[in-house]
Amino acid sequence: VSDDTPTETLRERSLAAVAEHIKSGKARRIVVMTGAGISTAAGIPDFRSPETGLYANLAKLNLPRPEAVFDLPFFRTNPKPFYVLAKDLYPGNFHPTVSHVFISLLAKKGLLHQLFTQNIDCLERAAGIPSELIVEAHGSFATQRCIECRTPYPDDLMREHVSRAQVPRCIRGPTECDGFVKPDIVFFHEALPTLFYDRKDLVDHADLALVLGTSLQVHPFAGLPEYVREGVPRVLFNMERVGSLGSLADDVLELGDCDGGIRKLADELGWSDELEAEWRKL
Ligand code: CNA
Repeated sequence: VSDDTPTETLRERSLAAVAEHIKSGKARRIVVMTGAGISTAAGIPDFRSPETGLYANLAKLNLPRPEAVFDLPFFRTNPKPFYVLAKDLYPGNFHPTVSHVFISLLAKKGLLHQLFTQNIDCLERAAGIPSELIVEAHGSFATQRCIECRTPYPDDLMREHVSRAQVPRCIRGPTECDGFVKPDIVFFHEALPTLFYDRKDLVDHADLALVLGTSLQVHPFAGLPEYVREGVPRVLFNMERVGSLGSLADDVLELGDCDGGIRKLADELGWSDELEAEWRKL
């Protein structure tokens, strides 16, 4: 969506103007915020898209409500539905998308200040984004532990259980603990990793913010775009308009699939060949 009224910072509200802003060297601290929509092209369903989203497809699991699958009290009584889902979502089965690779390019060019992701699929790491630049705000499948005594659980055993949709139990054994094991992904009502709170002030240092593939429904993550300073462009790549994006003079809305929008931006930047080459390499 292009709007040719000049903004405080951009020549106009368009990807071409965003690309000029980057090429001029005025955007050296780019903060990126992502959600499930950047991984749908990899074959991982999001939560909330009607018909294709996970919540629309959970009926077969007989849950009291779709969100129960990520609810700790429910998991304690019935962890099986979560493991049925985990089998489909587990890292290793999917490849990063063009959007992931673009963020990795930003990092390579020294322009990525910080990536905040709500995703638990580890595709950011798979795309080669350095781990110190990633905040996995809702945790990830990378590690796991017993929900009762917090004893870590080995990766190889976890992989075996998940591949069979079986529920792993605490390695301390049935007489010692026997609690259910859960990946370190943040369930509803659980605290976010401290890293999220330690790093969220970095949003305030951004000279450009890119928001991709998120419905901005889950707090506190959904509040991050509000920390972007006035006069700093915020660009949304999403199927639909979300949060307050679009309400400020410097907001640019690129509505549609995010890989398409990202390819347009890469083209304006003259990075298309590099982007496609990096993507094909993975
Ligand atoms: P969500 O609420 O499902 O919203 C996804 C958003 O992306 C919606 O606004 C869609 O319109 C949009 N969208 C879907 N596909 C595309 C696409 N190809 N291009 C552009 N936009 C698209 O997901 P959120 O991330 O906002 O919600 C937060 C939850 C979802 C987090 O706690 C995640 O852990 C959780 N989640 C993660 C994954 C994953 O790791 N890949 C998958 C499903 C859910």
